[in-house]
Amino acid sequence: MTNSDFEKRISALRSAHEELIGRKNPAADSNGVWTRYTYPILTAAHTPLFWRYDLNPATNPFLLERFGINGTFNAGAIKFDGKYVLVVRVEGNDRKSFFALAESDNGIDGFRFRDHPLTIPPIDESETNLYDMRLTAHEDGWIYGIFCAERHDPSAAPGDLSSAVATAGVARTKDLVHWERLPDIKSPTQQRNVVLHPEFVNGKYALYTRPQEGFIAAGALGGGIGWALVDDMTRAEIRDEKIIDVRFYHTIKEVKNGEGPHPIRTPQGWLHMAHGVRACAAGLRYVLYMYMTALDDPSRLIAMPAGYALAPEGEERVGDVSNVLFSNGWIADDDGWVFLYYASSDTRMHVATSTVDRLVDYCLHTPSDGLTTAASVERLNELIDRNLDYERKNNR
Ligand code: M1P
Repeated sequence: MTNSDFEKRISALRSAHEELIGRKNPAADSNGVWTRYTYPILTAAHTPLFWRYDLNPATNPFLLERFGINGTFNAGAIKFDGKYVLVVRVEGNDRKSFFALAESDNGIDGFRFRDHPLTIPPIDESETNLYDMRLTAHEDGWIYGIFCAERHDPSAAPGDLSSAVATAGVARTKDLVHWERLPDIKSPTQQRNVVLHPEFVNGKYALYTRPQEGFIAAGALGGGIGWALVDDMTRAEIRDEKIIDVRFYHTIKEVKNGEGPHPIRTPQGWLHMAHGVRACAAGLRYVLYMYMTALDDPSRLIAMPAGYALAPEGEERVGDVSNVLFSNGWIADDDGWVFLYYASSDTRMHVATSTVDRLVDYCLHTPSDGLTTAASVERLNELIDRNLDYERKNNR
């Protein structure tokens, strides 16, 4: 490639990249609860060119990618210094995930990565992969990031290079740039999807947990979304864990479930987002569902609408791990708007918006899952009868 070809191509790459980042993201469809937006907010192509290419023609005469990025997904979220900030799980072509900050002024479009990924000091040499950070600005004054720290299973049979162990890693920061790594959370089981509640509960730190009997399986122990109180986040240990959101046969969370971001405080209770997993002929299907717990006891369930609030649609259905929606980040603004950051198919990030009032109404007034066909038909008939009665009385 001549120098002038190099310059032409790099300039074309730069313009396409700026166009992508600057693209407006109009609202698309709404299911009444959440409004989706037209474009993904972050894809591999949003990562800076200077991450992917060596920009010097002397050392990269063919202008080849030197560090491929495979996906940008499962982002934690926080409002910080007036910006909508995501701590994104970026996965390289080498399959390693790392965290990188991307921020936007309006939460809907214009997300741009900061120059460098986050440096999270490893706990030990066996730690191989970090991902899915949940951010909590805790009332103790720190911003905590809890994430999955994964390593090869030390007890795997020789030649088994797939078995892994998941623990909950912890780091904290005041500025989102400098992170202090704390010891992983001690637990009698493997853990993923661990989330720190933003307030002290009975003077203790409160964790949403997800005990799992193996790296993938999270059901045989009667599992679901758990709850544990710990004294100290600098040496957190899960001792007494109770399941607060149990799984049921033939539901969207039959195989497993996991807390999303930390819940949002509302006057009517804590508003939760979670993912539920079921098995089908196409493999596992991950959808997003919501529930509420009591203000005076965030571990007490007060509302559980049936089924999912968001399921994969259109291009969301396809990706590295198809048929997956996953969320570990949302931002509730002071004016009542809620920005949900969700990933599709372990590949890209999207935003959906709603309001606290709308979400509380959805949780409190959507019928719960009756767990059988007969119960579902009964709930539907009850709605139909009320509607027909209303229409008749209003001469419609
Ligand atoms: O591939 C779908 C998701 O699978 C895992 O979630 P869970 O532990 O609930 O099964 C995680 O690896 C998550 O990152 C991934 O998106």
